[in-house]
Amino acid sequence: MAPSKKIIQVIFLTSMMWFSVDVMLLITYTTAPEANFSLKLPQAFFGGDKKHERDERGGSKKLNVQKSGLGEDFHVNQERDGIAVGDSNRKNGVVHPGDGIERNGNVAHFNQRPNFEKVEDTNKQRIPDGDEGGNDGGRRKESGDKSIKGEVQGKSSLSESKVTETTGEKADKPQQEIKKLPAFHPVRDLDVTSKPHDLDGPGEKGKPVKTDPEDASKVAIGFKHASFNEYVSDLISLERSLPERRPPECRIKKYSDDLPDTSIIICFTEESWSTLLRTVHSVLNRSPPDLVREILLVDDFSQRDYLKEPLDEYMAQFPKVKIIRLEKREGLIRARLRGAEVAQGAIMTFLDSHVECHVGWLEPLLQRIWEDRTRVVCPALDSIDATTFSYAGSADIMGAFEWDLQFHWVGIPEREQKRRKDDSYPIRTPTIAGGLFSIERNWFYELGSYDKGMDIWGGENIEISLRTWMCGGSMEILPCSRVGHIFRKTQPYKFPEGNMITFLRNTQRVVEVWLDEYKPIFYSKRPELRKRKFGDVSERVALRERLKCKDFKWYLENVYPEIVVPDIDVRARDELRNLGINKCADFMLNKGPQISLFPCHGQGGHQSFELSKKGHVQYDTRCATGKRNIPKVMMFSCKSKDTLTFEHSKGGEMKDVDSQKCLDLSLDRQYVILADCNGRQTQRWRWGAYLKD
Ligand code: LR7
Ligand code: MN
Repeated sequence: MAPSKKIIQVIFLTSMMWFSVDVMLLITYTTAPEANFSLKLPQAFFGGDKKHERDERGGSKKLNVQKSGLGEDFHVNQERDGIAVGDSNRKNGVVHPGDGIERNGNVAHFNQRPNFEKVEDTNKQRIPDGDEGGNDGGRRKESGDKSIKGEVQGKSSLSESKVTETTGEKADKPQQEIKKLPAFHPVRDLDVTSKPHDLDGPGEKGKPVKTDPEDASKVAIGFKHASFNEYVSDLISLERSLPERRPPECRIKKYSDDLPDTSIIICFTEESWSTLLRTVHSVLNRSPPDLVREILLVDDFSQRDYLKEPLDEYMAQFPKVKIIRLEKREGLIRARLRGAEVAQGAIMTFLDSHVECHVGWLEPLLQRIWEDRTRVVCPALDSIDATTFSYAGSADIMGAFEWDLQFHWVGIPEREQKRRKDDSYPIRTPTIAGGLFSIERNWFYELGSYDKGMDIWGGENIEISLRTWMCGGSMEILPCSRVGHIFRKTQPYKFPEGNMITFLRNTQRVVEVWLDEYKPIFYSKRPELRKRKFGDVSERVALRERLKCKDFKWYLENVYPEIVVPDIDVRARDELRNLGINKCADFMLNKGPQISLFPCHGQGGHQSFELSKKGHVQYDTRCATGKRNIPKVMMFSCKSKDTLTFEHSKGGEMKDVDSQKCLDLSLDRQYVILADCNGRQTQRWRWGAYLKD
């Protein structure tokens, strides 16, 4: 971009902060046709900087256009002090009552259209073709067209509609078409509330709520009930304001006028009243109503009274909200399947029951699926603190796992950072956290929905991740779509069989169906599971065959190359028992890298090692290493040049090929060391299992 153009652009962007997005886009695109997406916009771009505050757009505008079914006015909140806002009809920066504002059921909303006339031509010019457009106007792949189109029939489609004008000439003359609306618009930042935001109220703008010491007992009761600070949650408005957390570049992205609609599916069991309602309000207030077909609340057999009639009565005011009651406790996996059965939207969007959707959260999700129906997309998860309910933006991260197959977050690897042109770009993620994602409804079923054999909680997130990638789809986290989630350490509901057993059983089903020759790595972590029943997985195995899915090796190499794969070619495994003192080698990372000796417990875990065919003693991705001047044997990366290579025969010595020393015990018999070989009993070792070649 020529320097002069860049300067013009920056001047406009900073001085016209919050001026109509349409106008801004026009300026951006006409002055810089090849807009530089990596341009870092000032921090204040989303309204954080007081200097740029626009006085004509105060905290909240009361709209005198229409009464809600509840007999009260609704309000479109406008930005101030860096909160995310319902920034809707941007015509010269003010909301125009009557300009497409309508009520759909009882949900107040705008039938909102950006000021198309101004951006029409530049739009066309700007839209790139590829699928890596990151919502900056990516075109839809033809492959995606069919299925979604089938789903949205009967829905008005802006791009097909034409603005016509009666000419006043003969009545039989066809109306003259004067303009065709362009097919893309900037994100619709709605935040329609029943009352104006009280910006000084508790928790507003996502600020933390502090409690007085005298409320300690109420706080404790709330925590017991909800595993988060329910007392504080109850103090906060159900329609509270949230801080702006999207990367600035999200502003210049465009969304199709033809986006398919979505059913929102929220399963819950024993959820707190205020968090459940806040979840629903945040969806209703901050989603373009034409894109939300329905909100399905699936009650997984909650026993709390307030979740029965009182919930029915409350939700009766929202025609889009339907409550499905399960007749027995099913767990979140089968509960979601029940929601999916009745869902009518072209896309399904699953949410946990204690979230808050950020302004503008929905269109980015739908857009990416509209462009390519095989994408499974997640909002970036912001964090709602379980104690103070403060809303904090999260860093850019992606989903991963280690060999215990538990989901966890990791930083974005360099290969992925390089691929992304700026912070707003989708993050391709090996796994999803599981609770919050959108998927095209037909694609969900084509891919095999969920494994019905999984109970209550856990494992389904890794399962759908492996399945999606291996069977032809992809997964992304979209930083322009954000939803806050209350992260808590325990669950308030019961696991009929205990949480560990349930989680492990579900996970074992994943391992058995998807892990191929890598299964032993999982079982070496959990030898006790080798004999445990996990139910019948034949249907899932058949599904994998039917879909002709790629193998797990492909997934590891192409989707998650960061995971360190231990050598799967092993000759002995499980415990490593010292025959001199009849204790087992034991490695606990948090106690240091050395190998200690403890009574053998046969439970695997810290006492589960492997002897690879190469002669390495492995634990996960660590190997026994030794240094000449330190007798203690330590577990370090298998890539270390000090990795030891052992010769061993059953029940005999473990001799390092290089130094010709043998595994032995320290004088105090606490640690494993390398010592000169002497044939004594403490140099004799036996592995739990020796495998045939
Ligand atoms: O038996 C149950 N029936 C239910 O309906 C158990 C749970 N549920 C509901 C529950 O009320 C909640 O709405 O299911 C939802 C998830 O349960 P949580 O909130 O107790 O679980 P979580 O947030 O700790 O769990 C994460 O991992 C789960 C694995 O099974 C699910 O995939 C959750 O949806 C998932 N949550 C998220 O991805 C949000 C981000 C958390 C992270 C990381
Ligand atoms: Mn949750």
